Order: sequence, then C-alpha cells, then structure tokens
Amino acid sequence: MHLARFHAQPAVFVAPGRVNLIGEHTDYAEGFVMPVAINFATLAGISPRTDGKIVIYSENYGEEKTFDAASLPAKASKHWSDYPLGVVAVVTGEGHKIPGFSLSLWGDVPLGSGLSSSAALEVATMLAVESLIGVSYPGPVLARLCQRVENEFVGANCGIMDQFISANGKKDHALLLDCRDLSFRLAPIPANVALVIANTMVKHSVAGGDYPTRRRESEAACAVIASHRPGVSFLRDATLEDLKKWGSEMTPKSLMRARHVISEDLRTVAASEALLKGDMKEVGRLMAEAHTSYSKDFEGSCVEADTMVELAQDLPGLIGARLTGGGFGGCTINLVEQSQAESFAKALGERYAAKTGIVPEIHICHASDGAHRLD
Ligand code: GAF
Repeated sequence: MHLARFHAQPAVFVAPGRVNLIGEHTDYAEGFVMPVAINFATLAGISPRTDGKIVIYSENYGEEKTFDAASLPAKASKHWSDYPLGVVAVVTGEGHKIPGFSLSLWGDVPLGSGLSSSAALEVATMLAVESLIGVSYPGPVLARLCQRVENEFVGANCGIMDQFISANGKKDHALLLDCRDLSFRLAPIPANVALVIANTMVKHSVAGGDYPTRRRESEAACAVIASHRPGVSFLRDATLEDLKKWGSEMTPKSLMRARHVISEDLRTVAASEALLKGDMKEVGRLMAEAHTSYSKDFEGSCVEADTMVELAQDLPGLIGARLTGGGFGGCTINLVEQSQAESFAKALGERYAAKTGIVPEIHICHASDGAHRLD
C-alpha cells in the first residue's frame, strides 16, 4: 500500500499490543507489572521525502494528513495523527531534526479495548522515525520516550507498562517489569497454556475521567504515608502496615485505592515467581485475588467485566481470569489449558451474550516478540 500511494519503498516496523497478566495501576506508582506482548500489532512503513512535508496515511481510518515538517502542530487535536505527531515532537525535543517523510500505518489491535493500540502505534512510529534519522534507542529508552508522547503530547497520564512491553516483549514469555528502574525478567508461559482474551465490548479510555481520578486518589494516600515516613515517594515504597497505622487519615476511597496498589505489587511479584516455577494453580489464584482487589478496592471494573470473569469460573480448563488493562471496560485475560481453549472461548462467548445481550469478541492469543523491523 505504501509503494502504491507514495511511490517509494518503505522500511517497515511492527509493534505489538499487550495483555497484562497481573499488576494493574502499579506502574505509575513505580511498582511491578507482568504483561505479555500479543499477536495483534501495528505496522508502520516509512520513506523519506524531499518536499519538506510529513504525510501520514492511516489504512484503518482511510485518511491521509499532510503537515509541514518545519511547522508542526504544537498541541494534540484528539485525532489519530496525534500519536505519530507526538513521536515527532518528542524526538525533536531530544535534539534531532526530523526531515520530511511519508508514513503508512495499519493495525489490528482492537481500538479502545485495553490492549494498548496506542502504545503499539507509538512504538512502531518511533522505530520508523529512528530509522529515518539513523538513531537507535535501547528498548527501555524507547519505551520512556513513547510514554512521554502520551504524557506530554496526547495528554494521557499513563505509566510505562504498555510502551515497555510493546518495545521489549518476548515470544512465549511474560515480562515482570520493575517500573522503578525498568529492570525486568522473563518468565516462560508453558506451551500448554493459552491466553484467551475476552472483549466485553465496553470501550475503555486512559485519557477519560476515571483513570486519572483513581491515580490521584492513590497518590493522595501515598502523600499521607509520606508525611509520616519521608522515605516513601511512591506507593511502591509503602506497606499494608502503613495503611493500618495511617489509613484513618485518608479518605475511605484513597485508603481502598492504596490497599489495591500495595497488595497488587505483592501479588505480581508472587505471580512471577509462581510462573517461573510453573505453578499455574498459584498464578490463577493470584489472578483471581487481583481481580477482586481491582473490582472492589480500586473500583476499576464494570458490571460487564465482572460478569465476564464470573462466567469463566466453572468452565473446563480455566486457570485464572481477571480484567486486564486500564479498567472500566475493555478485556478480560483468561489463562486456559491449551487443549480446552477453543471450547472455553466458545462457551464463554455464548454465556456472556446470553447474560448481557452483547456479543463479545474472544481471541485465543499467544505471547509474541516486541517491536522490530520487518524485512
Ligand atoms: C493503562 C495505562 F496506559 C498503563 O500505564 C497502566 O497504568 C494500566 O492502564 C493500568 O495498569 O494501560
């Protein structure tokens, strides 16, 4: 498509979406997350231009936008082009001059479903722009730059998880990330375990009101603890003991949010250890606990997601189920015995449709490699 449209052979890059197995709303508290890159992705094809223009075509939207490379919009405009333009703005801010280029974008990460379509778009575009200017950022640096695209240009106050896993994921593995220093370790997903991703079809948005509200509430709890223990900069540094001591000085909602975040960090590290040992029963148990905490304490779920998790419980083959991603809609992640995955997906879809009147999309996915160039 790029060749036909722009009459130039593109360099092509791919960046995956993600599903998070456990560790929700812990990344911006400098805690732990354990996501997996999945086999839904964004492709970005890039070629240089000599007319000083930046021309971006989105195959998904069937729309082409043209900008002057010398005077790009300084602000987001709530349009899909905010993401590639944000990448250019951040890289320019790093001191690079970006010449004109043609960029073609295509993706199959379901939009607004909590599988990080925007991170995939940012990371694929970042690799494309890097190649154009002859720069190569290490994976963790690239992820940080893409997070800045969200935080500084798009205006979504997200953490590092989605961009990090899209840039650094590994086929057949989950990645336990320490969001404080960006160190990570990989844990293999056993070959007999399938990732069944069930879309509630309720749209989710990080930029929307609930995500930043939850973030503020949990940070307010952290400030209370920090007033007693100055070493506590983020909830990552706090303990459940701290909540017992000073929880009464917090609003009830802040206390609940903090209880989720602090306990989620403990569960996430425990789940990675269980996964490394191949103890899938324990992984499933921790996922179930994580969902309850996300739903009850963090109030980050919704009726549909709770229903999807509930309906999975007695289906043959289930190891663990929970709402994944930023919350308030989107998808559940179900770890399921591979031999039961097809029948599990079918039965879950039927049950959900019968109960809610909504026909869900259910995907049997596998853990994929992070972003790279396609030859
Ligand atoms: C969204 C955000 F983008 C992530 O940074 C993370 O906070 C997640 O929600 C919740 O765990 O995906």
